[in-house]
Amino acid sequence: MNQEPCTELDVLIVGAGFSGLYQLHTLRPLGLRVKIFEAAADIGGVWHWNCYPGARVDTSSDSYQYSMSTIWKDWHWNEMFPGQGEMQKYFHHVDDKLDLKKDIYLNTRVRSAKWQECQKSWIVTTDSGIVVKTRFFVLCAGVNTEPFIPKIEGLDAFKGACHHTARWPHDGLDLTGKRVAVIGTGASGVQVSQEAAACASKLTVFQRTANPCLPMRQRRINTCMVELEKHKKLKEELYPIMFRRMLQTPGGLAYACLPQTTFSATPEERRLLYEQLYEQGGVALWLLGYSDMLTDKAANDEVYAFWRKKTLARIKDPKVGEKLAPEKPENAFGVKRISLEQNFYEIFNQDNVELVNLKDNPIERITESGIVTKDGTEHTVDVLVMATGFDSISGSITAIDIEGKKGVSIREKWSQGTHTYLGVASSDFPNMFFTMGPQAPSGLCNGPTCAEIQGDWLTNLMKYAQNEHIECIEARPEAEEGWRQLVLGVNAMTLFANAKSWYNGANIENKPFEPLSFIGGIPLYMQRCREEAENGYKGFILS
Ligand code: NA7
Repeated sequence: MNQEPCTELDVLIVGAGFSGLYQLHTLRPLGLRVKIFEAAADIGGVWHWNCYPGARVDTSSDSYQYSMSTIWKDWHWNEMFPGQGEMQKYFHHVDDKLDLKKDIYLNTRVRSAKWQECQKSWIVTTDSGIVVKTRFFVLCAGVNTEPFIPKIEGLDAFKGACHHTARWPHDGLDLTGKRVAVIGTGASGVQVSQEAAACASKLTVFQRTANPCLPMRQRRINTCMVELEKHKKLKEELYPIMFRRMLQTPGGLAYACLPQTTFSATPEERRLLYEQLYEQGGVALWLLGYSDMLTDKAANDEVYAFWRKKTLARIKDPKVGEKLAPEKPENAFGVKRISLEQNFYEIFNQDNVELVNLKDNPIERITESGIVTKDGTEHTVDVLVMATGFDSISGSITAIDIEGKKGVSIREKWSQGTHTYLGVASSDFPNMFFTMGPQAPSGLCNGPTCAEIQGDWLTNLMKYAQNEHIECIEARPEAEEGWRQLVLGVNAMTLFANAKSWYNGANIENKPFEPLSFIGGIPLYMQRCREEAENGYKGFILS
């Protein structure tokens, strides 16, 4: 970790997750003074913070990594869907290869940033007392970084252990024999519930909205030496092809949906395909099926009906089944992030596990010893797990007091609707950039792919600025208005438009309901970014 005093920089990067580390690595050859400020005690971003029991990647490990051969050629994944511990080891391997930590200030949370027009620089303050002047301010602060804890009466009075999943104690918290409550059934709630069900004396899962989960079909990857050697050889041949392919698919993954539409197939063909995708596991049923699944409600209903039948067959009590896989779901299938599960539905067949459906029986208050629901029941618990999600995508930026040109904060600017150009910059905030932020492919793209695409693009922009002696880069208001219209327009053509999901900011009170990601897909996003560069960055005021 860097301990050198630091007062003046060319580029300050916020965050040492996938995007921040990549940004640092690609900017280094430009000879600029670049540092990362990271709030956590280690690198890895979400893979540092999310250390709750069962925390696991739900994208297959071959895609969920950097495409640089210096990194992957001597890295071996043990599992198809690695747990948090393996992800941490991966980030340490990345650091060993790229020697990044010497330019990273850990335990350094950025609190504020103020644009200084006369100096064409940002003054950035941190909670560790460092104040730095920097020409460029690059936020790589993450998609799901800012924990959201709902205001529930009495929450502060609870005397047991209470933790948000992304603020789980790093020295661990043993759930064995404990009475555990989990509020929330997104990816984190599902994962922690599976672990708790196996060891807690009682687990109560509080579900507000049923959120379809697909079987992960976890598997270990070639553990014996002979297999490892074979795997290594295959990797060297296939990885370069796979990483190229990932730039050609909408979600930045190595696969995409079929060209056919749902009703061009016969019912038998549809059934066969759905069965194959379900057996394949992971996100297959969500992303590899017919092309109209996320745009046509009738097509979407077909997949949901298939998934529901499969899921109901796994749950013994039909009443519980109806809550977990309702006949009339609140959202279309897959417009809210699909979670992957290993035995999530079976845990509700266990005697020690109870589901409380908050739509029928909401939480009234929290007491010293548990949760009281509307029906008057007090669910006594020792450990309360808040798996309640995040102020996603824009939240990690608006959490910082960032004041731009006219004394207006980014929080105020975006409070009535997010405005960015290409999801990398916002007018009135010169020399400030962000990756994996709002209106980029962020929420609907494989993280490392998005980090690399945006990271390369920003590095090229800075190289251009260096060569052309440009001091100041600011998005043009008309360019960002055009981009906003594209983001809204593409979203409106899909079933995502009405999704009650963090994708649309729907989980945070008073957050505008709008698409927070560009969902036009990676190829179109890359094309627009490429055109912008080829046209001499006309969407920006360069001075
Ligand atoms: P998510 O997916 O946003 O899930 C949050 C969960 O918390 C979800 O089930 C919410 O129900 C629930 N929630 C939120 N507020 C409340 C209140 N007030 N009462 C009850 N339940 C509530 O977050 P995760 O951490 O699971 O996953 C985030 C991403 O990380 C995930 O998408 C992957 O990309 C990895 P709701 O559905 O809103 O009714």
